[in-house]
Amino acid sequence: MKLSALFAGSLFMAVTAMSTIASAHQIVYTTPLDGLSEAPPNDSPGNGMARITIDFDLVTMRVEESFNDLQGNVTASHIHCCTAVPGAGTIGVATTLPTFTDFPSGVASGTYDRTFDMSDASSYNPAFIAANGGTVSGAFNALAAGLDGGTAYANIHSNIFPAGEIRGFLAPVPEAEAYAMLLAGLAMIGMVARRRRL
Ligand SMILES: [Cu+2]
Repeated sequence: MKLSALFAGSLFMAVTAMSTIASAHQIVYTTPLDGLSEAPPNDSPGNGMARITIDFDLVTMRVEESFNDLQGNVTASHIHCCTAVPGAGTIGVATTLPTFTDFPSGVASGTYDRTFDMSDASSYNPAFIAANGGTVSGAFNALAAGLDGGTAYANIHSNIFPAGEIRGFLAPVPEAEAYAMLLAGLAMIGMVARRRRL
């Protein structure tokens, strides 16, 4: 393949990806998970990551979590919302009870990736819907506001720490960072193109 064609194709893909991000109306929220962030804090060696992607057009929530080295074995994981103060305190569960559907259970390490239909009442704790106008749209808006405001946290419970072994308050990933990641990808494509020329 000619380099010019390869580059034009790569550029087209990158530009398409950028316009997709700009128009898709998705917001990504992330947090590290650890025992120090629990309330009360604990000395678990466990650690993890949570990444939540809300698509406001599709009304979906993609939940990606990974966790390692828990002292106990997982009993449940969900998102709690919305605490009175950003980044602090405890509050009830907003999402599916007793745990995210098919979340790894009885293990100390694992990964999870599932997309929930947030227009479906079964994606919420019924009490969270009741506390937010009694409607799914009220619950969705409250959860989105909590994620934006830093009052929603991902929590992984275990048999050793029933109240939560590792957690973290979710924070939006700035759109500028998402663009920077795409640009870094574009630069990498350029490097591959240069290498192929040799
Ligand atoms: Cu919980």
